[in-house]
Amino acid sequence: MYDIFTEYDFGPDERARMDADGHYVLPGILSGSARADLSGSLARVEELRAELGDHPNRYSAEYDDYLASLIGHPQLVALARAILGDDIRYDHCVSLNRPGGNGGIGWHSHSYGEERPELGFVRIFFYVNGFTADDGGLKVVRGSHLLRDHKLHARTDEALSAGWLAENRHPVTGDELAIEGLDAPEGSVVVMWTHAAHAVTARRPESDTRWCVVYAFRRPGLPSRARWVTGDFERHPPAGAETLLPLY
Ligand SMILES: O=C(O)CCC(=O)C(=O)O
Ligand SMILES: [Fe+2]
Repeated sequence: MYDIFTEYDFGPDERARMDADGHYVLPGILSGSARADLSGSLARVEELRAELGDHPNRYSAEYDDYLASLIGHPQLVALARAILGDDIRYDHCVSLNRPGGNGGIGWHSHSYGEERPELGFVRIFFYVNGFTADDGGLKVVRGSHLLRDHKLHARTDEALSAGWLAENRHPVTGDELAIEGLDAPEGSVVVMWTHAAHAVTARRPESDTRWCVVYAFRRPGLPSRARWVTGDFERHPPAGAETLLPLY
């Protein structure tokens, strides 16, 4: 299998940044071959979705051999291990394609091991054709993951500001929490701790589809709500993913 990432840095400094902020952007690191194959696979998933509903979306790797082959790709596994340590499990592979006019998604975070912070959970987003802050763009709140609040919800920036942001402070620095819209050039990868507050702005009606897929990994130890893996897939793991598929 060819390289899916070009050269990038993710050492102790970048890791410390991610731990302080809750996310880290690796701009434009997807290789040309990976971008081309991902676009093809994600377009096929989109067609299947029109036919079959949400299942191909949530279990994307189970509908596409190329997406499945990346679960155990040495570069993806190395990135997940640089964040979580050696003992990791695959959790889900979900396509997040957003066609022109897509409404985005409101503020939320995700659960896993609220009482056991040593059990990390990371989402690794592949923004194949990138986004801009006002066009299918990921929004974040630096430090929000440290509060480990999986019940966080707000429909709009205004509602988040008036509610959760006003009620909380950055647990380490004591600073006010602030909404930030990210920009991601084509081929960017974003890594994010599961408890980070995030939302997505609407895709402009005149824009093309934002092609995106997320691979999530976690340290084993608890059941996982987001784990979308069928029994059949677990029994027949793709090459290289044999030890990553079991729940524990
Ligand atoms: O579509 C996106 O960029 C993010 C979607 C999201 O919130 C998630 O996969 O957890
Ligand atoms: Fe999310």
